This record gives sequence, structure tokens and C-alpha cells, in this order.
Amino acid sequence: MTVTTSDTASAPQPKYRKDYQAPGFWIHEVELWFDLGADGTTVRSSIRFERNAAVTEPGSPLVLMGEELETLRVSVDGKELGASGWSATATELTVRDLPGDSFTLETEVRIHPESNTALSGLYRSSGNFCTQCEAEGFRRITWFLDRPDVMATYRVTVTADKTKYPMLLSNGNRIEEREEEGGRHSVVWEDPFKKPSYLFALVAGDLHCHRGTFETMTGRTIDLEIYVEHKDADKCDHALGSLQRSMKWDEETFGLEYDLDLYMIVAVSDFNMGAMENKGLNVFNSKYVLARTDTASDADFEAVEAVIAHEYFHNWTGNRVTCRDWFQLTLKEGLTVYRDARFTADKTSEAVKRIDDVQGLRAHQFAEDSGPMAHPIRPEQYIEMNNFYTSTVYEKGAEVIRMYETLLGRDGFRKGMDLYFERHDGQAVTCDDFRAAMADANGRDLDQFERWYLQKGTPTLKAVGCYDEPNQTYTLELTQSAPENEPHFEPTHMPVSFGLVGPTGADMGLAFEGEDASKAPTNRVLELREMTQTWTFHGVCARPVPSVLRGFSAPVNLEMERSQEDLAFLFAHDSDSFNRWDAGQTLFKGVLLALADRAAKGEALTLDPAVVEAVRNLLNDESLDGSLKSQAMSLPGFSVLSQARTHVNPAALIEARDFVIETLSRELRGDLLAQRKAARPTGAYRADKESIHGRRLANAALGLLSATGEDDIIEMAEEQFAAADNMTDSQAALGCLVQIPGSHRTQALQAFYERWSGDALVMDKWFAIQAMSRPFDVAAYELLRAHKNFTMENPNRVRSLVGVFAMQNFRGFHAQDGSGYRAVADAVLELDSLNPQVASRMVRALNPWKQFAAPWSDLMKAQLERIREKKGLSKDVFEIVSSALG
Ligand code: 0A1
Ligand code: ZN
Repeated sequence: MTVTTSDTASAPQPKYRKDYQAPGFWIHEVELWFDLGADGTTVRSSIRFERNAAVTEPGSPLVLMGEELETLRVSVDGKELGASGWSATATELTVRDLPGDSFTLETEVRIHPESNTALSGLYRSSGNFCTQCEAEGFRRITWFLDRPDVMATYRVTVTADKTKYPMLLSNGNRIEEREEEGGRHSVVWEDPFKKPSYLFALVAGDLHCHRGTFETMTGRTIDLEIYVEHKDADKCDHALGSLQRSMKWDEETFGLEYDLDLYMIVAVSDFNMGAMENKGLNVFNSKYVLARTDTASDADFEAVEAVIAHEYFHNWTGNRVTCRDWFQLTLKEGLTVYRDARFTADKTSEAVKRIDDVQGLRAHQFAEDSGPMAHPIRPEQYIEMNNFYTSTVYEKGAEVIRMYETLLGRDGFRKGMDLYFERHDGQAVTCDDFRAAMADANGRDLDQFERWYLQKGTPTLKAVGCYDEPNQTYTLELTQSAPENEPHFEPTHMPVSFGLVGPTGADMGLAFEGEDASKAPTNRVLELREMTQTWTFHGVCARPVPSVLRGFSAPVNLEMERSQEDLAFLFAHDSDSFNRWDAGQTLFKGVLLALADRAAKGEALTLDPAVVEAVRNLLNDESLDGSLKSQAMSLPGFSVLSQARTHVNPAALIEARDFVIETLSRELRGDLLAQRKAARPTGAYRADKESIHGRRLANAALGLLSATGEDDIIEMAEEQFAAADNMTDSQAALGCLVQIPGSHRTQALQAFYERWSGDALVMDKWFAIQAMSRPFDVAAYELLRAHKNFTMENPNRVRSLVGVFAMQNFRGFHAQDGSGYRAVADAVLELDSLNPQVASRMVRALNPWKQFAAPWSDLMKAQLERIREKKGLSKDVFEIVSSALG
């Protein structure tokens, strides 16, 4: 990514990874006092500093970070400083005349959480106070060395009105509670673990507390407390169970035990991201806590469990061992996503989880990696750190961690983790430290592996196979090549999981020269380190079909010439569930792209009957569970298809996709009806694996059936909608009914609204289901934008309408007159003044403008330019639009 910052004199400047310097001072202890009020909050701090002689000269001033702070008082070692002793700008406090190399600084500042719409620092949500400090929000609370390598212990006193805020929470242990004058009270918290400021948290409010316990592997009892608004008291069971399962899993899988005696989770309705792992006091977007079967779908239940697990796992991978600087973010995020993915795979289905993850990776991360915001998992520069909480840092970062596991094996990976904690517990470290622990624990050379952290873009892996019948050998040649946007590419160390599928559909032995094929393993991890390498397998007694990159063992684009027959064969037989699914995806992708090319030229479209038969076979394969069947019949999405082309004509892509969906719907009608009937669980709702797979298949079948809009299918969806006792079925049925205009559409939307208008998370679904539906154009968008339940101040609501319209409704967003782009740009401009982080997420929908043909590309670009013109544009949005236009 390149950012042009020369346009205006005051353009924000990037920070570079290469410029890292240790802090000029260390902080050992922090004491904070919060006086929370309706019109402003006073924050007093007392901080013990020690000069880091390796970095700063004796006598040089102390410079602290701050934003939007009104400074009331500064004193050092108990003496208040006069005007000459300190000075403050909008972002820095400089304290001169320090008494020596270690001293205590006290400051008092006034802040305004009540008008903080950016939701960073201390802010209010539903009348309660809460904080969000990652990445650089702590400086919006008090003057500080707000960087992750400054780790300290904290003692925090919170004072507030007792009736309005009976619960006063912060990190660590509650050590004192007292009444104050005027109906106020105070609670004192102490966190014995050193932590960086980004893990600080405070919550004050009138909340319901859902309690539980967990007994650790050493027999300690941990109190678990989940805080939610009173109206949500009956939606906490699943979150608590998820936390208990996560705690157990981390002990069993990694030997990691929780450290404090109390673990708190608070659900808030206004939150920029999913959740936050603050030490002992996680703050969550309520979307990832609240779940009741009538309000949350199976997918929501799974997401709650995954996010609870993710934040819990951070206690070791992120909190006990944290990042030295923000360039190292993937150190904690890639690793923690990898850990939560393994947890979900263990609790649900490994194959289904892997397919879901790779589908997401290709749609989002691959798109990011080939667009203007492309960056290595360890970025080299940033203007606004919040912009780098990306799918590259998180999801590709997790793929990189997964490659260590593939290269070292599960046991080797565990050894590496053990050594990492042995070496670095309590420290702020780098990705290189993690890699060194993995290498040293296993006696392996992982130097070349660093390139995964240095290079951006998605490499291509080309595979060419050759069967030599007379010699009964099979030779595989693998070549890696540079992504287009990485001019300095050097070959990576890439694990390629491989198998050969014989004519019966069974795997064949992979014997190297001199080995016995009948005893050889049927799957091998080939380590590609050069640009090109070849492997020859012996004793291959019949022409095999190769299965390359099983389990998606590396985050690359696989290129391999394969006939439709071979793909259909793998789709029917590959023992590797991922590659079995992926063969289908490759087959569909080829068909869809060819049809899109025809559609762009106005030619008639036809679908090869072999494709229909391949899907029919899968649907009727009783060895597959319902989730795998539903994944097998889902076509590659708009993002994946458009990445495969330059000068994309969105209308032609959509037409091709619609055509295939409608054809499959018609041709497979009987099979889909039968599958739906057989798969739908009967009786009252149950949440066991079988029922979840069943609902997923039944609803996917209904979705595909409804593509033709036939009356009997609409009736079927109406029946399901009316009878549903759970959100999975209700939401799926509504999703079908909204695709076709008519009274069934308006009535179902109205009924859903009437039932759920008091439940914010369900209303988010109501907005999202409409925003992604076929008939939803810009006019419909504007109507919902003006709806009384819409607000730009709630990030979930913005994502449900603006985000879904921009990123999932390709028809409406890519309207040929540019009205979709304009509507989204309008929203970005409005949001920029309220909440720059959310604005900067929305604006990314315009990033891939160069990929599209005219007029779409020009129209998208024009909106980016319009946004760039805005006076006082936030750093967040500036960084995205300037890289997109640069
Ligand atoms: N560390 C959190 C994600 C997170 C990041 C930034 C936030 O505010 C800007 C909030 C949350 C996680 O990985 O779950
Ligand atoms: Zn995380």
C-alpha cells in the first residue's frame, strides 16, 4: 500500500516499523481515580516513572500522549507545577524540570464521555459508561505512554452515583467498596498483572449479573460474571457455557490455566468491533454475548461461542504475552484466531469450519491482498492503527500460524507454544520471537518462513502433474510465483499437503524411490522452499487424479490445469473434505466466469448438464452431513469471481450467477424438496450437531428452491416463517420471502418488525435481510436510511444497512448510474464526523474500483475523490481513500 501524503501540508504522517525505539521512560505502577458525572468526568492519575537510560539522556523532558483532554493540574512528586513546568498541545504533554530519573507524576484531566460518539476511550452506551482502549484509546482518558511495550500494574478507584451506577467495574480484583457523600459510592480495583494501557477497562452501570464458576485444573474456583442490560437477563446462558468450555479447552489443549480469581464479560450495544480482551474485564458487542433460540440463529450461537473463546484465549496470547509495538499485531491476533478456529473445529466439525473459514478468507482477505490496502500480515507502516485490524492481520495471520502447525505437527507446535510462554510470559514481544520459539523448540530452521511476515499479496502456486504409465511414477512439479503487487517477492517456505486419488476414488500410497507404495502414507506435506521443485512418487499403478493443497495448507491461489471430469471426480471422491468441496468451487468458478463473459457480450447462456449432475450426486451422497451438502451447493460469490477478472462488468457477473442458481433450482427441484424434507429436524427445537446440520441443509435447499419464485415455494417459506420456533428457521424463511416483490414480502417484513422492534439485535437482522435482498435498490436503501429505527450512531445498525448494502448487495451497490456508490459515500461523509472507525470500514467498499470496467470504475473513483475533498477528514478515512486513489 502506498499513501500519498503530499496533497496538503497538514496530511497525516505514517509511522514505520523500522523506526521502533524502546520507550524513553518505563512505567511500573499506575493509580487512577475516576469521578464519573453526567456532564463530564474527572480523571486523576498518579504514575510512577523511571527513565530508560538506554534511550533518553538524563534531564530530557517526559513527553506523554493524549487526545481531547482538558488538563486541570500537573504535579511531580507531590509538587504542583506552574506554567513553565509543563505544556500541552492537542496530542502531547511535555513535562520539564524533572527531579531525577524516577519520580511520580500526577495529572488531573476532564473528559466528556457523554458526547464521545467515536466509541474510543471512555464513552456511554445505553446510559452506562464503558471503555475501549485498543489500539490507542487510553490516551483519550488520561496523559500516558500509550504504547503496548509499557506495562504496569494498575489500581483504580471509580466513583459515581450509586442509584444510576450500582456496578462499578475495572480490571483485576475488587478490593474495597465504600459509600460517599451525596448518594455516590466508590469501588477500588487492583490488577496484580502488569499490562499495557490498551488492556485497561472500566464499566459503570445498572446491569444484570449472570454468575457461574469454573474449577481450574489445579482446583482453583474462578468466579465468572456476565453483565448485560436487565432486559437481556435471559440471554446469557450460552455465553456462560461458552466461557466454561473455552477455559476447559485451553487447559486440555495447551495446558493454559486462568490466572485471576474473577473473569467478567460486559455486553454493550454500541461497540466498534466484535469484542475486547481487557484483562479480567472483557467488553463485548452485545451481538456476541446475547443468544436465545428465538432471537439468535445457529450461526449466531456459533459466533458467540467463537468470540467468547477468542477473547478468553487472549488472556495468554495477547495479555500475558503481548505485542512490543502495533506492527506486531498479528502476533496476538493471528495466533488467537488460529486458537479459536481449532476450538470451534473441535466443538463442531473440522471440515465444515475449515470450508467456512477459507470461503471467508478468499472473499475478504484475498480481495484486500490484491487491492490498494494490501499489506503484509506484519505491516511496515500505518497512519491510523485502527485501520489495520484487517482480515490480513487476523485471518491470513491465522493461516500463517496454521502453517507452523502443518510443518511441525501438532506436538511440535505445542512444544513451540510451551517454549514461547516459558521465554516470554510477562513480556511485550515480536513475531520474530514467536518464530524463534517454534524453531528452537523443534530444532528447525524457520528463517525463510519470515517471508510470510514480510511480503504482501497472495502468491500463486502452480501445480503440474505427469503420470508415466510404463514406469508407474507420478511426478508433481510445484512452482510458486509472486503476487502482482509484490515486486520484491522471494520464495516462501510453503507446506503443500498432497494426495493421489486412484480410479476407484480411494487414495493411493505416496512412495518415494525405494519405498513400498502399499505401505506408504496416502497424504504427505511437501515443503516447497524454492521457486520450483519436483517430487516423484513410485509404484503408482494407475492414472491418478492429484489432490493438491489439501485442507488449504497454505494461503495461496492454486493454479492447475484440470479437466471438468477430473474436478467432478474429486468433487465426488476426494477423501479430503476441503479439497472435495474446493473441486466443486473450481468447477463452478470456471463455468460462471465463462458464462459472465458470454453475458457481457449479450450471448445466450446455457449450463452444462454435467454440472447439474455433479451437484445432484453430492446432494444425494449420504456420507455427507447437511452442512457439507449445503456448502457443496453454494456457488462462489461475487468477490471471488470478480477477483479472477480485470475490467469486471458487475451486471454480467450477476446475470451469470443468477442464471446458474435458477437453473440448478429448476433442474434439482425434486432432489432439493426431498433433501429439505429429510433434513428438517422434527419436534421442538434442539441445538445438537445433527439438528444444526439438518437446519443448515434444509434452509440452503429452501433458499435455492426459492430462486425461481414459484408460488408453492413461496407458500412453503410462508409456512416455515409462521411456524418457526427458532430464529434460524425464521430468518431463513424471511430471507427467501424478501427476494421477490409481492404481498408475501411486505407482510412477512411487517410481521417480523412488529414482533421484534424492541430487540436491537433482531432489528439489525431486519435491516440486513432487506439490504441484501434482490429487489433492494437505492430508493429502498434511502427509505430505510430514513426509518425511525435507523441511526448512524450505532455501529451494528450502520453495518446492517450501509455495510450490507455496500458489501453484499452487488446489484444495488453497482447500479449502473452510480447511485449506489453515491449513497454509500454520503453515509461515509456523515459517519466520518461521528465515528471515524466505522466510516473507514464502510469506505473500503469503494477500494476495488480499478478492478471494474467503465463506467463503474469511474463512478466509484469519483466518490472516493469526493470523500477526499472533505475538510477535516479523519485520519482513518484519509488513509483508506488516499491509498485507494494513490
Ligand atoms: N483485540 C480485539 C479487537 C478489537 C480491536 C480494536 C478495537 O477497537 C478499536 C476493539 C476490539 C479482538 O481481537 O477481539
Ligand atoms: Zn483478537
